[in-house]
Amino acid sequence: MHGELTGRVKALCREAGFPLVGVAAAVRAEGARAAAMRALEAGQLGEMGWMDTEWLERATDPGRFLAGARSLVVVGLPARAPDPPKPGDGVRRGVVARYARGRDYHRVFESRLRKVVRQLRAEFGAEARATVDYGPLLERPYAAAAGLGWLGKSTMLLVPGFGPWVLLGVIATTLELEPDPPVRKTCGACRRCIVACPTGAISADGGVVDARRCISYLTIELRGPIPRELRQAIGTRVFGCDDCLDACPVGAGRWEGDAELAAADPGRAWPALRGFIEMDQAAFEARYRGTALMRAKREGMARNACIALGNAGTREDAEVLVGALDDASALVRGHAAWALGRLGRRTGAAVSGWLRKRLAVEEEEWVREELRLALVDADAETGTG
Ligand code: B12
Ligand code: SF4
Ligand code: SF4
Repeated sequence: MHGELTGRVKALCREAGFPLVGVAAAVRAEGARAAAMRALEAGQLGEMGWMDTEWLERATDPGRFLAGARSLVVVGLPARAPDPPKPGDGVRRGVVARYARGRDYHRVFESRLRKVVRQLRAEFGAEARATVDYGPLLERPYAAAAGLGWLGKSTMLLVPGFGPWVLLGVIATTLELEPDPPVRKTCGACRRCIVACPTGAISADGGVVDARRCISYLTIELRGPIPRELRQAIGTRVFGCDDCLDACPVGAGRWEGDAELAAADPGRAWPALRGFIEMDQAAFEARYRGTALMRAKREGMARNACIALGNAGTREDAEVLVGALDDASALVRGHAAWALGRLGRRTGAAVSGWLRKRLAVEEEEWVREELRLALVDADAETGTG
């Protein structure tokens, strides 16, 4: 009987647009709770203040997510659409993580999850509640418990055949469904993700990511300045990072992504860097409404674009960075200063005069410090005083 019911619920999920479905019992995830608390205590969750003790308690206790929950239906969407061609127009471009190139995946999940929740209520008179990402439910440990895959050293859930390229959502329900057996696989001796991580964010033996070093956190979640010592390693990544996913041999040969998550417009995968600096918040919203980039806001994206231009720009890019020295946002001004210092050092572009001019009027102490350090950086190469 449970088997039939479970089969029907899974079929509803597939019909709603989730090709990957698994079921776990709605019980407390003690091991995950303890691991997450350790990460919190060690400061490894950075400034994601919403993930406090209370949130982590709730996120590992499905009964607090839905009263009377008996089962968790975990759904997955493949998110590795092939790259659109990179425009060869000489415009300096950044790179956006694959999951964020099309429609915001939260919206894609939400409409499909709502449909399943409605059907569970109508067809079985059951209670159901769904979530994607913002939780309070830790999705990866429950996805592993639901037999969708195993937890890799990168902390990603690795789905057989797909690897880490799967996004997750969860439906808690009062229905008693048949749990799936866990996937009994491990990473074995592989360490590719640990080696590939540009900032050393993954622990030496894997299994823990220090968000404070993770480029995904730095470019999306962090609101303030990006630590100076990590800026160079960010390269041209302006929103998220896929390096530990790209390095993973599991599912590596498979390029499959939900059509709604794929970017039709190459500019969404490889956005022009100066665009983020030149746009104001209104123009940013007009262009990026409905995409995941809204989370970082124009200010965060302009900060990230400055770093990318500092790392990969040419002399011609000095002009837009000089403009950014006068940005209304101190965050942008400070990163523009850093980028000009680095550009000067890398390319020999004459930037010191602009940095001094700004220093003469800048009032924010943090930006003044960035300007002073940028002058040292720029002068180190050009040899001018
Ligand atoms: C906060 C968060 C982040 C943070 C922190 C990530 C991290 N590794 O800790 C930042 C901003 C850095 C981030 C980055 C990314 N994220 Co994120 N993120 C989340 C979020 C909202 C919460 C995760 C969390 O609490 N992390 C804290 C750690 C402590 O918990 P955890 O990793 O979830 O679980 C660990 C513990 O529970 C432990 N554990 C479990 N059981 C047990 C048992 C025992 C005994 C022990 C010891 C441990 C243990 O192992 C787990 C894995 O290490 C989830 C959505 C959700 N609601 O769950 C998405 C989520 C994890 N992110 C996701 C994605 C796609 C990404 C990125 C790939 C995005 C990108 N391209 O830039 C990167 C990947 C970075 C990485 N290697 O993890 C997907 C992952 C899908 C998958 N297949 O795994 C999720 C599930 C979102 C979604 N709905 O699809 N993310
Ligand atoms: S997303 Fe990038 S920075 Fe973060 S752990 Fe993976 S490789 Fe490292
Ligand atoms: S790269 Fe290797 S170690 Fe890392 S998650 Fe994939 S299989 Fe595991």
